[in-house]
Amino acid sequence: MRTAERVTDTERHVAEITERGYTVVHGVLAQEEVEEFLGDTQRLQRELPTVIANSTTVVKGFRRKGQAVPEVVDHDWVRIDNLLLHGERYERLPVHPRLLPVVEGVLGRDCLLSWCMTSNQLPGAVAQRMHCDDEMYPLPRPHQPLLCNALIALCDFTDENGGTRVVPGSHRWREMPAAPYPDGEPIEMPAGSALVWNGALWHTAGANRSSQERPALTVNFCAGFLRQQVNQQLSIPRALVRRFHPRLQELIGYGLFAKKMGRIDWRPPGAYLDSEEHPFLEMLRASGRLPGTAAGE
Ligand SMILES: O=C(O)CCC(=O)C(=O)O
Repeated sequence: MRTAERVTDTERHVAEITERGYTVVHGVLAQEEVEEFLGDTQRLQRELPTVIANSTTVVKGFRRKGQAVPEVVDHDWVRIDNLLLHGERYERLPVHPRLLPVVEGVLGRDCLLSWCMTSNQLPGAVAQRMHCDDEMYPLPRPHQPLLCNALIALCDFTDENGGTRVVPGSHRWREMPAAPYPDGEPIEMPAGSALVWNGALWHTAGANRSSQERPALTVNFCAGFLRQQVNQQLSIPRALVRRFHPRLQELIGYGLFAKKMGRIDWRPPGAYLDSEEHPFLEMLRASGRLPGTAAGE
């Protein structure tokens, strides 16, 4: 009975995304989980160094050796990049049983996790530019869904605190967002709910006119034949990926698209997760056929 309800629920959300370009999935995180994520992302926000700072956004991550300390300017957003590096709790998000089936219903099962970060809009922040997330793809519009993004609210989203504004149906338009921009409709949803949208939908974060931060988690996916926005294979150490759930390993790029794209020696990259070296190169090295090496080196 429960499974049947879930399937119906997933289908309803996918149908809403097809029709309007977005859906709201309620109760993705329970209140205790909202508090857990809020507490941990606030800690990370305090403890991690700033790696990028500009007039809109401060990004917290890992500063490279020798990287200049950015001067923190007045800004509207704080984001923590690459959440999968920050502990097991974040590994639950891309494979969430209420979210992933919806994303798969839009993009297909071979979809990829494109990026996973926080999005904390500060009090007084101005509205973003109205945009769609797939603007960078040089394809005529409308086109099949390329991106499907989920934003999980870590506070109640309201019109006043900058709840995301969407332009229903715009994912089917031929035009890219351009001025004069429509206002869009605010998505008001309780903490723990997720807004999930087709990356072609025109949307924006509204202005935060409240005195409180508007924290959220963003879990963004792309079709499996596209390049991910964050290179997940190089940015997450293999030692960490080995403990990930197999589905999460696939989602970050250790699987294949259509059984062939992304392969290594006709196998999925995940087949190499247990070795530090590429077995083929090892074999060449051992036989002395790797240029510049001798057998047994
Ligand atoms: O935070 C929001 O409400 C939307 C964020 C967004 O669209 C973006 O950062 O591209």
